[in-house]
Amino acid sequence: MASDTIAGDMLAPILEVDTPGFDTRALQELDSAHYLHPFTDHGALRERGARVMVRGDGIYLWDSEGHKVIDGMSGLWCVNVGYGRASMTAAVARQMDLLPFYNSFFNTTNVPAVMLAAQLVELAPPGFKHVFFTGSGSEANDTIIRMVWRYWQIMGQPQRQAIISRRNAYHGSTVAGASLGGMAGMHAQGALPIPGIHHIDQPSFAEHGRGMSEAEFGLRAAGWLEEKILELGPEKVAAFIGEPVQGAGGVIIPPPTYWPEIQRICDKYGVLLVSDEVICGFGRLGTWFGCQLMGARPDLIAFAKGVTSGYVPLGGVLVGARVAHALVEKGGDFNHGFTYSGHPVACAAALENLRIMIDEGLVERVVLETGPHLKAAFGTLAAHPLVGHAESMGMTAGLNLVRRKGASMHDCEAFPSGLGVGMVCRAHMFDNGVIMRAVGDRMIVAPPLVMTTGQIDEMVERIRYCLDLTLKDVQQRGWMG
Ligand code: PXG
Repeated sequence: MASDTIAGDMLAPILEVDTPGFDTRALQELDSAHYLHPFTDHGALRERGARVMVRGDGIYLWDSEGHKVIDGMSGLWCVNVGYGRASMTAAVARQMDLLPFYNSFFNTTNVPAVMLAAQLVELAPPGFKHVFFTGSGSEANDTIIRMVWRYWQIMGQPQRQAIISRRNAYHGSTVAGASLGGMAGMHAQGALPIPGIHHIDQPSFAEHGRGMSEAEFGLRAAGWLEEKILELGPEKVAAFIGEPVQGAGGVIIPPPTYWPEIQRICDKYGVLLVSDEVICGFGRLGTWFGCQLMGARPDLIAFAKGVTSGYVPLGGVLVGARVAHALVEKGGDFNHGFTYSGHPVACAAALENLRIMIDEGLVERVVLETGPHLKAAFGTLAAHPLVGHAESMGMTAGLNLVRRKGASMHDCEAFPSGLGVGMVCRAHMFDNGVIMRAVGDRMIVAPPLVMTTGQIDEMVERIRYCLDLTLKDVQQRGWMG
């Protein structure tokens, strides 16, 4: 049912406009003249002008014109503790006063990096006793490729170089990250993936599961890994990498049978298992790391984003016993590292962020309160005439915009590709006080973990209202067929 019962005045408060005193036009002109944005068509951006974000508090953001919006995407899957945390500011300022920077090369270390490494090991699954710090998730995955290759070299099997990933995975934007990722649009822009990276299809039940139960499909999709290992020759395969739930690919939640079967296959062929937890780590799914929920025991874990709630850039790799033993006990020098590995200010921010998460029980709240509430509330959107199916896990959720609903998710009629219904929907969302991310015609959220159940309801009602606007809009455009 379309929700034409929603009263306009119920939505009014969020569109409050104050006068923060920014010259939006001037900022947009400077932006368009000088600032190259990530993943952006700059011609199109120049036409519209960028939205200038100026302030955040809790789950809300304000732009330079005073519009207040619910940040349904936690910045970019990272602001888990919400905006405006004074204790984060204090922790960072304290560390800046004391020691803003020192490197960790040449037999030196610093206090926040040591303390954070110890804290992360405590939160990590059993068997993880070591951490390597980077500045981002992409650098974490670059580091993982180098560690995996070095591991097999130390183990006397240097021919094990193939790394298997998945179509529609996102592992970053550096040459290695984009190669590991399975984004066709990234590969198409030049000489990617680099040699040695191979892709199997994603475990999307909606895309591939017709005629199967979810459980059967999970086993089938994991079987693609075994087929690829056998095709390449098991003695040449170094590692498999996957996100527990694919984030940027559109919140693709694999069936429960998938990850345990992936684990079995990796064990069978001695292949290292890598869990990219840049999005799923730090409570997003209701566990400190997503692999703990999925029933996988990875050898390496990539993290970033939620480790500092995005307040300061930081990423890293948790190194499990198998690889750590080779690197630490046998490997000698590992010729790899960044100026900002173990940056004291970033590590101080992470320590405070983790303190907040622990003290406020944010991960437990996802399991007991916010995750179930989001599932129930977001699930009601499946009844909307424009929504084919909607699913969620922990504090992330996605829905598919479809032209015609069907008896099951496999019987829905999608919009013709290229119409850009998702982008139309995203614009209505932003203009009406909620940020959702469009991945093609799939709309996704990953709100701050501090979002209350009342705020979840507020977000979902706003989404429903914007789905109504989108429906009217696509009808007027004649896109409903
Ligand atoms: N791995 C995963 C699983 C990610 O989601 C990265 C690695 C790379 O992290 P850095 O810090 O290098 O960006 C990511 C990043 C989107 C979007 O549109 C998602 C990410 C980045 C940019 C956009 O959903 N995830």
